[in-house]
Amino acid sequence: MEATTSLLDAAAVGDLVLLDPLTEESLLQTLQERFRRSNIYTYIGNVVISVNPYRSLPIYTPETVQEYRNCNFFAVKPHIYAIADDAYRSLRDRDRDQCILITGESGAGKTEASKLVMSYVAAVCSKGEEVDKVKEQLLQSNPVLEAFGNAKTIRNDNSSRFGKYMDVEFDFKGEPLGGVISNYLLEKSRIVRHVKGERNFHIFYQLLAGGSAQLLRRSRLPRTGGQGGPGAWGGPACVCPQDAMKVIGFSPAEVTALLEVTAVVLKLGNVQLSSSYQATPAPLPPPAELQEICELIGLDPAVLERALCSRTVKARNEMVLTTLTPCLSPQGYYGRDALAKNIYSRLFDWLVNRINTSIQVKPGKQRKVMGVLDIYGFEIFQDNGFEQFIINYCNEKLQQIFILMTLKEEQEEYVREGIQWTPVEFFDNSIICNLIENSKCGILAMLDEECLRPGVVNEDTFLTKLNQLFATHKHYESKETQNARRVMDATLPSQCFRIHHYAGKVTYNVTGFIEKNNDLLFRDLSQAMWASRHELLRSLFPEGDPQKVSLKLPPTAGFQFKASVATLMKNLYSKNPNYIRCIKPNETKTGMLFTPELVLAQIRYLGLMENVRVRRAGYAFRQLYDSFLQRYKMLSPRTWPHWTGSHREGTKVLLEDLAFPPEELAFGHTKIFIRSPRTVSPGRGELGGTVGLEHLLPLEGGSEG
Ligand code: AOV
Ligand code: MG
Repeated sequence: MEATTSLLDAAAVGDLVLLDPLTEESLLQTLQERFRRSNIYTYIGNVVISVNPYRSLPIYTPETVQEYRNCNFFAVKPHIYAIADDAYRSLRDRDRDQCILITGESGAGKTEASKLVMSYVAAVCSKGEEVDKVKEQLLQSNPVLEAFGNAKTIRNDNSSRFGKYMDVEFDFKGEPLGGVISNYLLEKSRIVRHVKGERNFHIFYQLLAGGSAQLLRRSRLPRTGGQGGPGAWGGPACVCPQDAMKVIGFSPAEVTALLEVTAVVLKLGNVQLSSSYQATPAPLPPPAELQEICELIGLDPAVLERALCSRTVKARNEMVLTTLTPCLSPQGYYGRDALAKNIYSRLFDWLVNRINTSIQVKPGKQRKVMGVLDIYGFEIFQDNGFEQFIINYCNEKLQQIFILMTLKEEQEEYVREGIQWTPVEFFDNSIICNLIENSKCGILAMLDEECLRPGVVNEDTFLTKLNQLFATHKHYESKETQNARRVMDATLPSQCFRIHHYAGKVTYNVTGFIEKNNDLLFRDLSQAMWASRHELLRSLFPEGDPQKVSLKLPPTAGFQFKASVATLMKNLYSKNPNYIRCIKPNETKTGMLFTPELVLAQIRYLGLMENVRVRRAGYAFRQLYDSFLQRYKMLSPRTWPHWTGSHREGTKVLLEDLAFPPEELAFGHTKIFIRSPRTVSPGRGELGGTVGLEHLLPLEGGSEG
């Protein structure tokens, strides 16, 4: 039999490490063929690749859960449940903290994958009244956070607009105790603006379609829904997540307060301000919408209107009120928009904290942890701004940790098994991470410097600085550096810089970088909010307390993000990683449609070839001696039907009889390692015919991780 498998056969191979020949094309065709057969999951060693089917498949039933429960990773079809099971058992039985890292571009299926992992773990860990309550609370945090943090975008009807990391904590028996959720930078600009064809956060539609009659009446909001209403757009149903909040432990008063503040944000968007506002003499009566808001939050409308239309500035030790004339900035109502964004993002933080209060584990309990990371995927749009820059930076860091940890893990396995390790070459993206995050001269540091500089600051000086600093940087480009390098590229406008990310080149427009990084709210506005009688709203603006006036500027958005990403990386690095790499098969959200060019681009930037190579650089195939012998003993008369010696000895005898060259093999403490089982040609087996290599390979499942 030939050593090269036809591609059709290869499609049956559940582990790409065993693919032969290994080319981009064979990898792509394997995924495509498997996808066609509804096998959306494929392994690279113990990494799961998941191709979004965009239709519901009957592979998540309770029966499937039972099938994967305590399964032998290698004996069952590749499935996300297999990796969830493996991680859970390793946590429970071997005391190793786990993390599940889910990556992929927008719409690739990360959030769905994270929910599948959570529901699997919930289904297999033990039952009981107390445990069930914890499980329900953990699971119900999803619809609540999705309501407030997800929105329909062009890429995804249910796109996460925030990053989420959730630590689920277990006791020594593997029973869930609770958890902690961390959230990363909500895309708050969506509150005031979004691209045509997209939507705002789900909660606004849910509130109008499903909020209680009383609440809508009090907030003077109309009920919508039905034809053409929010329910008709194909996204998640417009069910207001009140029930989920109740399960988590929110009191009715808390739910009401939360939705009231949401209503305030909604109504702020309708407030029309006079462009000729004058604080003195007595202004005209404030607009009706503003009065309604103030009724809801217990605030004098004149106070809010003044805060929205004017600003107190310090001049020669005196506080002077200046009117923002016009309070209509080129982008709209500056103060009003800033206030709406601030209320909403602070409300979101409050929400996460509130959920954490319910699910947190009492201190002192010993615990094991499984962390699940689901962030916004890498984004390349027509127009990319500060948000995309931050999102892509985060993805760049995840790629870095993926490479480091895959290598580290390989290395550790070799050491554990007592096998010689030879270093592997790989593309190291730390050069790009460094370009962005270097604390002295990275792009974020430069941005902070501009933000803190007194005097006139604008994006031009920021860009000029970058151009000087990175004139020769391989991963940085702008019109100016292009000119210097004599690159002619008409597609790069002058207000932009371009970064060559691991996942592709992205052109960022610097407009708005400074404002968004500064993220400042005029003190008049926070003081007005603090003056409201609405307990929750008031608590979101502690700096509005005139007693607590601080002269210190709060840290910038970029600085905070960088710090939280650093903490996250440290946390992940201390755990045993499990990877789910999601792939989006088409641009049109169509069921079972596979666009090869699109998938190929993702194969490239997810570094899948690299991943396979790392796995193959040493020994592509590895398996515990006992399961190896059990599976292949029929191939030698010396091991068939019974082998009475040690499993290791038996494996040795078996491979001798199959004439495997010794340099292809390594005998670890517990596992047999084979360098490249598909390219070596074993001699004739004692059983008569030629032993084909496929006999040595698991058709489904993978090599044991
Ligand atoms: P994302 O999390 O990766 O995007 P989602 O997990 O929200 O993507 O998936 C997008 C949509 O694809 C879902 O709403 C489902 O309709 C469908 N889908 C995903 N996985 C499956 C599956 N296993 N089976 C069936 N349908 C699926 V973003 O949050 O935008 O980066 O920021
Ligand atoms: Mg998502």
